[in-house]
Amino acid sequence: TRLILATRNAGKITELHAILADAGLDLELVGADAYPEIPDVKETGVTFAENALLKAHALARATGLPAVADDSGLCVDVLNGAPGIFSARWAGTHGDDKANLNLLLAQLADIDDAHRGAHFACAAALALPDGTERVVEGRLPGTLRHAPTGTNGFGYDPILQPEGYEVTCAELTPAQKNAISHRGKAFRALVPVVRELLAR
Ligand code: ITT
Ligand code: NA
Repeated sequence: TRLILATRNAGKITELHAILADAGLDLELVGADAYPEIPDVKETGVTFAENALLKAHALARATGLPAVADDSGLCVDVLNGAPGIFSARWAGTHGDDKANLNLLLAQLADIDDAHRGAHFACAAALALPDGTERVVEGRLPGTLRHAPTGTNGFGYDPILQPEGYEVTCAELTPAQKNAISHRGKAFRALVPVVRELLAR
């Protein structure tokens, strides 16, 4: 069976291929980039879970195939959870990772190390063409650096230092990040659901 990864974010697609391949699913994984004619759905939800379901349903409906989607972001304690669902467009332009990261660092410039707690959050949704849906979530807690370090990963990885680590997510190997990440946790939790609904 084909399973559509309902995302056009290259960083996510790379991670999802690795996470789902490690789970040993007997499925053909296809990124949403294989369906350029299908327009992006508007992310009108107010939670990660709502947005992940919107994206999964849109692709499942348009392709007639099962789809999984990710909605994720960085939630900063001292900003009451912002940027949150607005993480991809925090500085104004959707997907401008560098501008988003730099704006956030500027906003936190006066915040000391004791108050720089944050977490990555990910909602992983599965939708079937018949409307069946499931959604699960995962988190990666940590603290925010004052300057970016490391070149792996994407988005806010260079400034998030996971709890218990002395390096940022961008200094972890892809396998190390997937083992502890919000996305790794969420999609590993979704795997038994995918098995139950698709690979039975
Ligand atoms: P799709 O909607 O096509 O999946 P997107 O990039 O628009 O792609 P989101 O709306 O879920 O996805 O935004 C996620 C943003 O949150 C992303 O742009 C990053 O800035 C940030 N983010 C999410 N997961 C991250 C991770 O593992 N490491 C670093 N930043 C992450
Ligand atoms: Na989003």
